[in-house]
Amino acid sequence: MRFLHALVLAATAVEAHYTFPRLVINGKPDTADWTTTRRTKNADSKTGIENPASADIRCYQSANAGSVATVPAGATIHYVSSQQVNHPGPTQYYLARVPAGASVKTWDGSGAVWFKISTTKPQVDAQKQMTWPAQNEYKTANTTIPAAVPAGDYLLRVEHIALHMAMRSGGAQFYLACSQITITGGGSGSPGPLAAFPGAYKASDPGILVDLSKIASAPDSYQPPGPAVWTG
Ligand SMILES: [Cu+2]
Repeated sequence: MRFLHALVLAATAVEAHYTFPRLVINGKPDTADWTTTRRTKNADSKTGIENPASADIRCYQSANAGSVATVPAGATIHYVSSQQVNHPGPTQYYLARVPAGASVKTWDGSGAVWFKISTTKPQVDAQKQMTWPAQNEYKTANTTIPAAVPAGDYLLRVEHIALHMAMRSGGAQFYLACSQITITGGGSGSPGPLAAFPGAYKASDPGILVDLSKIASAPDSYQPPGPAVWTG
């Protein structure tokens, strides 16, 4: 009996966790995992991060990537997920411009350099059933690279925050990855506000320590953590 229970728990853990190893640009995915996206420490375990103040909250990386993706400003992007993104919670995307003199293949993304380009909110149906964009899909929610973002080299950070256990402190799980990209085209916007990882999130933020059953009656009241979205 105990053995069976352990098996069930193990199976649940495996199906419940995920990584984002391939970037998809205008419908075209990377040809292999971890080519333009930096391999994450959970590539095998699929385990999420539970401490939003840890150093891993930035890119969770175990290695830089070998290649750089070309992304036209205005492109629609998402990530392939290694497993179904079955947990409820928002998907957020951030960009950080690589400083002059640094290389997108090695820069670590430190400092107040990250701006948010999108987030998602839940929907609730007549039965009070809550769903989030791309929940239960084998991909993350789509986003658009703002047309006004200046051309250049950037780190692109994708994040899915699993909130199924977020009613206790340290219960939210962060699944994320960073890709090395060159944005082409682009505009003359001044992206901001800028935030640092770690630093942008606290365990007590209302979008991280949150009882989703209370959000179900007012889905717009969900407050995603981090800076405001820069819309371009
Ligand atoms: Cu899980």
